[in-house]
Amino acid sequence: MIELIQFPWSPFCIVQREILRFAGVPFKVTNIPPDDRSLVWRLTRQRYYGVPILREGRTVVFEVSEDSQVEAKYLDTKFKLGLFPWRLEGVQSILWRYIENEIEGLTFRLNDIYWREFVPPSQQLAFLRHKERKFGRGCLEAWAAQRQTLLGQLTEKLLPFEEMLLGQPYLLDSRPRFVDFDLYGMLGNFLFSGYYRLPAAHSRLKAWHARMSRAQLRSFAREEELHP
Ligand SMILES: N[C@@H](CCC(=O)N[C@@H](CS)C(=O)NCC(=O)O)C(=O)O
Repeated sequence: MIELIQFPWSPFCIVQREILRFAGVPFKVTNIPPDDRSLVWRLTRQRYYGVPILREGRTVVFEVSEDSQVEAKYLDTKFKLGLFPWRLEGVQSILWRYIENEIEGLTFRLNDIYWREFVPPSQQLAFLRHKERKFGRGCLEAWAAQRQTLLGQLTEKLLPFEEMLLGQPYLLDSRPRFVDFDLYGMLGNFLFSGYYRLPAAHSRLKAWHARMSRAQLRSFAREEELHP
């Protein structure tokens, strides 16, 4: 059985979890504390300390660069999910960079504002130190003070996705492709604290989000492009 090693609020972990859920296969989730990456370090033979990683028997799958999608492509090939058709590869590559940088830069800050509520007390020191070393002293308080501004920026940056949904049920097509899961993962992180809703202005995005929550591979016909 495939094992997903993760922590629950991580946007990138939610992407893989949702792809596995969509595939309709049994999988196991192992949560690790964000301040103890020893399991990841050991399984990747000292080559990676990030999450998520996937394990299946003796195979361990992890990302090789900031913009690689090794894990999603592994699941896509294994379960013939149709997430990466060649005709969409270029546009998806541009979009996932926007999603993982522009969108994620806002969503993780908005979620991190509530860090004391979702990071277990024993891990809070390491969490705070990790954030402040990366983003500067007082960053979490600063993001809390900027909450409304960040929310406004997120609404603005989500507008292109609302527009993409004008004529189709998923971002690029009539079925979910990788970028649908990628955006869903970033928004899953944004919604994790329970303090936010998706922007009311983006009604199509809200309907898409509900559709994505229920989407199952078995509801979509196999495509010839899955077997080029
Ligand atoms: N591009 C990677 C990004 C993964 C990532 O940034 N993971 C974060 C957690 S959300 C992490 O483990 N960063 C390393 C660290 O926190 O030390 C992916 O798609 O998996």
